[in-house]
Amino acid sequence: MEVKRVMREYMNYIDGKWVPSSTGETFKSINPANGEVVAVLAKSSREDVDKAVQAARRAFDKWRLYPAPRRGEILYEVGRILKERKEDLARLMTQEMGKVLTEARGDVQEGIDMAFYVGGEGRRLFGVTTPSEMPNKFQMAVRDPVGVVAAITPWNFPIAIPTWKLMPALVAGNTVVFKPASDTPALGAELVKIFEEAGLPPGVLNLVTGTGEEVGKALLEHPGVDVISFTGSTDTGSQVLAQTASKNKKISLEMGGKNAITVMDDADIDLAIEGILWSAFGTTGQRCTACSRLIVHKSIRDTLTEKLLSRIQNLRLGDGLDPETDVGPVINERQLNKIHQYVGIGREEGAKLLIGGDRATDGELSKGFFYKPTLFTDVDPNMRIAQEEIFGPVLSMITVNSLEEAIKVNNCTKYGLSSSIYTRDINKAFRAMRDFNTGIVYINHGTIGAEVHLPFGGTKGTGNGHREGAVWAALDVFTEWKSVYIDFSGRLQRAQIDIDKINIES
Ligand code: UN1
Repeated sequence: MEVKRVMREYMNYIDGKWVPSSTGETFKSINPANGEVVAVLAKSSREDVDKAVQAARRAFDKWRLYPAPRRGEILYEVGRILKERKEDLARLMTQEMGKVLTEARGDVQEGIDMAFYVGGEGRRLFGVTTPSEMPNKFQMAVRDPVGVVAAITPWNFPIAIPTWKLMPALVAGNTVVFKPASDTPALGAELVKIFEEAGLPPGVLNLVTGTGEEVGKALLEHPGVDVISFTGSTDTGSQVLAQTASKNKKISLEMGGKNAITVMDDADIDLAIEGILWSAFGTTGQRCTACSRLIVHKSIRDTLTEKLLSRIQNLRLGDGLDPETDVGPVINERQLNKIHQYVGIGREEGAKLLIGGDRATDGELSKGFFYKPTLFTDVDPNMRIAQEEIFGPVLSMITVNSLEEAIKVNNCTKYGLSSSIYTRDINKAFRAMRDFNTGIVYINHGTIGAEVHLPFGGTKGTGNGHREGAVWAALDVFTEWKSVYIDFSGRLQRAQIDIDKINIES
């Protein structure tokens, strides 16, 4: 297999120009499978953020007046180019982020889906009309863009998640400053290049790369930013809230999960095994929606454990560009250490480690950040490994005696993103659908695999009440409702007061 590795360089994109950071400093993005440098990027400062925000503010007045269907057409063009470059982007993604190539293609595809879906919104952006309580009066509510949006995105879906933010924001008439994760900035820059090629006017979308401490913080504090759309860890999300508390910005947070698959005694166990492996070890467990808890009915526990164990044993770790690889590396050393620490915590808490539990260092793997797919059994629902987000290939199995208990266990974390149940009993499926308290519920499917046109997001500690994906829900973050009353009676008509003057003849 030919593996093409080219080192790339990217600058910031501000006001339609590619420019170095104000300090001239750079940083590197690293291939987590082998430590090679993938790209060199601008290490930006507060000054760069300021320039980008100013550019976005200047562009806003024209962009908001550019007809929405035309804005949507630019997104169609973005979709077309993304489609054309799908393979190149996917290969770059595997190198920069580590996920296996088939999954990287899926990530790009999610961006393509968003482009064509949200592009169409340019011809909808529906408002509401409703009759007036007064005669000869018309009224409606329309969606107005908010202004400048700061999009702060994570490394685990380097194309898909930015498109969830940029596309609805832009189609609604906002301008954007985009800060991609510092582990996957090259993909962020490639995405911005595509918007540029698609004909987006200067200043409408700006890219500033760098650290969260510098660039992220400057965006949170900048008075010219109206909306912060953030996806990342719960810790960072809480900091976003704390730092913006007095700043009167619109804040949308998409944070952690502790997602569970429940397997009932009547389930198709082989089907469940497929869903468990895909959800727990796909993307090396690094999805917000990844399954990290397995809730199993006691009567099938032994059969399921045995089957699962033999499948986990056969998972092949390696570079995601190798078609033989099932599980790629984790993103960086810090995450690797965090995962290993949690495995230590699980052991101390008394959970039984069935497989994995260590770094994988055989041969080539020693060059990258590989962790063995790990399964704990005998896990108590209150243990830290069953409560806290690990964001790696670690699955904790909890045994229950009934559906009621499974629902209780499913719901007993501070998060509320995704849950799943495997059962052949329609009554149980509907009960779970009703009683699981997460933002996403799957029946006879794992916890991952959301499609772009349904709301994506979670309850409780997963978010702050907003949704992404489905544009009719996502637009609540990127627009303000404006209620408009048009009185064509030619006289003063006082709502709530002149109601007695209205008669059927008037
Ligand atoms: C994430 O979990 O971080 O639902 C995003 C999915 C993908 C998106 C996941 N479509 O698994």
